[in-house]
Amino acid sequence: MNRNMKRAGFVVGAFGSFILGVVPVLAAEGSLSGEIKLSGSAPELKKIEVTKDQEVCGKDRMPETLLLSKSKGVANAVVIIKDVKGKKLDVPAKNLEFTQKECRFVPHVLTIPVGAAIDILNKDPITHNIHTFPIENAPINKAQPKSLPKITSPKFEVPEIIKVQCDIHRGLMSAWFVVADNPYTAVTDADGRFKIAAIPDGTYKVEIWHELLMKQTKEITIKGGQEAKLDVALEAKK
Ligand SMILES: [Cu+2]
Repeated sequence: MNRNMKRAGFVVGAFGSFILGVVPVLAAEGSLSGEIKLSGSAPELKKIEVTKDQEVCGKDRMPETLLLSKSKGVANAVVIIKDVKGKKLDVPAKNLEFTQKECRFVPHVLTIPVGAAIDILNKDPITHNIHTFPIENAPINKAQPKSLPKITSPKFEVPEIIKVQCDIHRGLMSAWFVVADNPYTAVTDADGRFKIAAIPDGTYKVEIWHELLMKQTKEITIKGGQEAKLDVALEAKK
């Protein structure tokens, strides 16, 4: 190697360091947004006839298991970016609330940070029952009469999606808990839209889950702190 080449190497090396020094500024956190839609025909949903506590629950109701916008956007789909080495999901200072009102669980899908407990509220003048079906976390199965307006759950320790139902109003009252170990999880709004912010640059797997639709896994890349788009069409489960 002659002197000029060495000098060139030195120049490239110095320039390389300069670039490396600049990169962290450029690699600001990006975001992922998009829309989850139904592909094909919707599964047939039957009106639920209420047989108990009609004065509070009403006479009949359509199930909340699949809520679609006019343009087939899917509400309450869950978007999870896997294995992001970024921010931790902090346990909130005040417990999240999960409410039973007019024989509905609100919200229908609740994201719960690992390590958090929740307050389960009964705002109805009748008895409900909160029954969860976890694989990894501690199960809950408790009657909640009017005289017990608040139950605090055990802490949720393991990320998983948990079915919730009221055994007294079975078929009418169901919901889901999404236990998440990072903040890169979103639930779609009434139009089927979501946005996840502050994602470090990288390529990630993204899981899209809905209770009645086929699960999908996609790959996304966040680069240069920019906004990436992810639109996904889900088919009904066979
Ligand atoms: Cu109930």
